[in-house]
Amino acid sequence: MNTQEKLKAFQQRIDKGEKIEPKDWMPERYRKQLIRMMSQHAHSEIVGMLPEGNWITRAPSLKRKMVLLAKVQDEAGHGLYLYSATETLGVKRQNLVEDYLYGKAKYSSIFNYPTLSYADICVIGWLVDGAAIVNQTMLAKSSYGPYARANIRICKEESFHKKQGYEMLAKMASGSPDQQKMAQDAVNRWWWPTLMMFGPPDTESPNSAELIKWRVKSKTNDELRQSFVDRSVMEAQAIGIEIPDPDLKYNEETGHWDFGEIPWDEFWRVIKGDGPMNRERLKARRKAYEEGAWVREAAMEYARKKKLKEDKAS
Ligand code: BYC
Repeated sequence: MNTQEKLKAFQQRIDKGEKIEPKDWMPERYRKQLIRMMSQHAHSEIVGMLPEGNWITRAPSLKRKMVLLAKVQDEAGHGLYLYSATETLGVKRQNLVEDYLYGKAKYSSIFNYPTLSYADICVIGWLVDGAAIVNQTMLAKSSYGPYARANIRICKEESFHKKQGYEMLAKMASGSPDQQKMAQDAVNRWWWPTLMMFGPPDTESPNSAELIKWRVKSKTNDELRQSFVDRSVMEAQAIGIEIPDPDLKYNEETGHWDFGEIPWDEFWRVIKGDGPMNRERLKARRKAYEEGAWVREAAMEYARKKKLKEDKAS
């Protein structure tokens, strides 16, 4: 088959809903798009450990400490599944990691905001993990097999994360006036950045059309954002939390909640490296990577020696 025929056969497989597996033929551009998106997702999971990890020692009880520790550990696991899945596309994890630590690879904008009080931990669980579920439930049906399978497992864990965040927030929102204030203040600060997680509006999303054609994504950024807003409004109402948007209004015609203008200038600033915590996040990750070099070297050496021994024995 020439390239044109291969492209046609590839698109037909996608249109039929077949999964593309690592050894199958794929257009170079499909491979590149997946590496970009999947590695960005992996970096996000790893950087995402920092804002919550910051509160492990200060969680208000042993139970809350254990839950938060387990959640942060889950995020590390998600990063690892995703790096492994990305490696099936013929790239090395070390290069991917160094691309974001010392280069230009992106990670989710949301992790460049500070966690100022314990209520932020509740809100990250409810809103940030909630937004991630909306996005990743779609990605669990992605055309690339390893990415779809990684997301199925991630979504199961995220669903637990969201429930624990919502439960904690509900408790705080029905607590003392100070606790209620803390809960509302955290929602006020995280609401708009969470809406930005879904990416720029469809009219300014250069990658969406191609990703949708190849069924990596099956919904646009705006469609997912709307679906998230619709769910969150009901969840907020149920626990007496107010969404900080004076333009939020139910639209009888569309059956959706209309919402106000997202501060897109802030989004572009954050993804270009100028958010409230961009520098600190990268500094912390670089420090961990550099100080952990001996662990990676020791692990590689152990694996090398083990293989030598096995080869000798066989
Ligand atoms: N932040 O053409 P577009 C988690 C970039 S972590 C930063 O619409 P696309 C969790 C985009 O990369 C889960 N950059 O792109 C962890 C592109 O730039 P490049 C995080 C963003 O790919 C710990 C440009 O803007 N989830 O759950 O069609 C604790 C134009 O955008 C962002 C994922 O990573 C952003 N928010 O759509 C708790 C999901 N948005 O690369 C929770 C995987 C856009 O061309 N990724 N950009 O230079 C995706 O679903 C999609 O890549 C996006 C963007 C929706 C993010």
